[in-house]
Amino acid sequence: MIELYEFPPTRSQRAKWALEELGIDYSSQLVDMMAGQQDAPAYRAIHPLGVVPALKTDSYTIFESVAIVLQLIDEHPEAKLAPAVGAPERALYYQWCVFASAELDPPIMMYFDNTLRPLEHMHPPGTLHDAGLAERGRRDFATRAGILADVLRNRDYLLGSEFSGADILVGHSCFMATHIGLPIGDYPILEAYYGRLQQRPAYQRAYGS
Ligand SMILES: N[C@@H](CCC(=O)N[C@@H](CS)C(=O)NCC(=O)O)C(=O)O
Repeated sequence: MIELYEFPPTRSQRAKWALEELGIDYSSQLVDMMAGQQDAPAYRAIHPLGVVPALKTDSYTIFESVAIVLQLIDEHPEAKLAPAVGAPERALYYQWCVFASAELDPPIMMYFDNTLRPLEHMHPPGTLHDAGLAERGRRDFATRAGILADVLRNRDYLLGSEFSGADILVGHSCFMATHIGLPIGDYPILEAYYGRLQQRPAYQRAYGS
């Protein structure tokens, strides 16, 4: 049985959304971050950083939300959530998948860490919110949201007319931004795209909406 280590609503929802899109049977293992379960030695053996998500299967245990989504999608080519390896379309797929993790997550987390993150959960302990860093996160996210809106001007999904794993990864960033008060309403095209993603039953199962 596949086990997803999660603490909703966090980047674990990316993995959950992929599991739901693919119709994979899995069990959810809650890692209660508020109760400190991420520091239990048994969980640290699964994820040495003590963050979520992590995924345990009969064959492997991995962490990193993007890696989990990519691996699950590759294991289920029949679902057609990714262009074939080596196909020209795969280039843009890689680009947007990495963009989610490398370009969208950092400013979103910088904003969260410096606004909403409870002070008792700051890293390292004793760190305070920094209004300048919050503003930088807001500004950097806005730049990237504008780039996404431009790309989506003439297409329903990042790769064109077909939904793919890139939309799961970037779509989660849209969720997270909205959830923490970085509204995407200034970018109606991006907002409409996120609205399309939210209509998906698998999204609704993963995010409990
Ligand atoms: N790059 C990692 C980041 C994982 C991560 O930082 N997860 C956050 C939730 S979104 C977490 O568990 N944070 C706990 C904490 O910082 O205390 C991934 O994408 O899986």
